[in-house]
Amino acid sequence: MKRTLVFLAAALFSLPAAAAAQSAACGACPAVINPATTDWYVDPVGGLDQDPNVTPGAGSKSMPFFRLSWAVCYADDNDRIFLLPGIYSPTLNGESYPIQFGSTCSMLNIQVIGVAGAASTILDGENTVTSASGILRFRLMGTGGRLSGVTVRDYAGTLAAIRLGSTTAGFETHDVEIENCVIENSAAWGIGTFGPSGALGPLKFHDNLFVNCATDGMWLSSLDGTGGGVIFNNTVVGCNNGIRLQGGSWTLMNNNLTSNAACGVFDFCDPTATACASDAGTGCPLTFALTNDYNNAFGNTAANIQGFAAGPNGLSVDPLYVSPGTGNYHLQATSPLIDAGTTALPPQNETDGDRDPRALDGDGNFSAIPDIGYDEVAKYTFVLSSGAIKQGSTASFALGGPVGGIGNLFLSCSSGNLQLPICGNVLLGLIDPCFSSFGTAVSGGPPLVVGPIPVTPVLTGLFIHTQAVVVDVSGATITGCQTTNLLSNQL
Ligand SMILES: [Ca+2]
Ligand SMILES: [Ca+2]
Ligand SMILES: [Ca+2]
Repeated sequence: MKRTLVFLAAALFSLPAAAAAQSAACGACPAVINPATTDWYVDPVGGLDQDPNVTPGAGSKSMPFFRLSWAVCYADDNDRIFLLPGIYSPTLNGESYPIQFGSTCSMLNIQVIGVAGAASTILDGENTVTSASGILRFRLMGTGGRLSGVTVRDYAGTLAAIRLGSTTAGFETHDVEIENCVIENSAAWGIGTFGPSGALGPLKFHDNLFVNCATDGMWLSSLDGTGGGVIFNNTVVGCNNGIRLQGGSWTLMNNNLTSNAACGVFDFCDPTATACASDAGTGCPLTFALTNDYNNAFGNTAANIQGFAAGPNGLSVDPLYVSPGTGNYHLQATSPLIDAGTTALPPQNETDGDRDPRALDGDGNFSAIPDIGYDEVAKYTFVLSSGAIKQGSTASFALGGPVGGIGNLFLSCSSGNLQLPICGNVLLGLIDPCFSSFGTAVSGGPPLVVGPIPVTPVLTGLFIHTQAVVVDVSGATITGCQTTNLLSNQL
């Protein structure tokens, strides 16, 4: 399992006059692939594209690049590219789409991570990117890739905003994970998989929100039947179809498919599925295997599910979104999707689309069960109310939620994924903390205050993560425990 770096800074960003983009093209692939993990940073507001072979330190946290497409010139196997908040677009920072991972140079296991999450890290095609390779594409030498915490929007072409694979040999890709992303306003598909992609390691799409894709949110195909993947906890709303399945081996769990113009989810090789796709059944049958349960399909015009039956725990209910008219597809506290998913999450499903931990007890019965869809509802909220999570700073944190709980605050300098009994998912690296602290407060009461956080070489260059664990008490008896969302620092 890949380690997940989780950052939930509620970063508001602005776009002052952009630093000048460099116009030089990428050089040749490195003569020798460095299997070590190199971390690259990109800041589309204040970064500068320089050649790290000429300017030592270029692309580091203190000297970030300006464009993702520049970082891709230097990344190789096992590297991580951290994207700071902002809009990455052709007109604003000179971004050049499509960006392909593993097209001409080896980028096995490349990770691209929006450090502040999808709400403030925008890869914008500006409705001018029409390439058949989409806005982003993973290819064979990008096998093992991971994309986390970005919005990919406004693709104007006829394929997919995020394209994986091809029926042309050498273009397929495997073992790619896409998580915590928003894919919206695509003129065609949101994510499209093609050829035998996934045959050498399943594709993993989870905790993503798809909105307004003119064809399907996800086109999951494996035309030779050898590919496939695990598709968990996605929400697809307002597309033509939610999910199109076309051969291969797929597991669909905890997905939420609503208000799509044709079908929620369908088997393209069902020849009667013409209300979902007019050419359904052509080029079929294909080898196809499906595990399907705990999905919600509701309010899709032609059919909620076409070509197979919902599992015994499948639902067709109104999710009760917070404000769908304004694009807020989080769940109200009374949503029937809360605590309605399968508990059998794959190990990579650590957080929801907001990077709230999965699973949380959303209905207050002390049983932490995943919600259906991309949002996990938190009973307690955890926000930075003053200060900063940085060395030498004092920070105050506010706990929101039912009055009566006792909050314990934890800090550490690495991310982990630890299941505490009763409490649920703690995302801190508690097993190898470089620094930790502890405090108590009553929820609804005074803020939790930590600091000053020591200035120590141990902390320099590392992220500090904070998360609260809230214990419910009745008299002198602990009756329950909840983890909150995670906050991070030091960028
Ligand atoms: Ca490397
Ligand atoms: Ca839950
Ligand atoms: Ca959430």
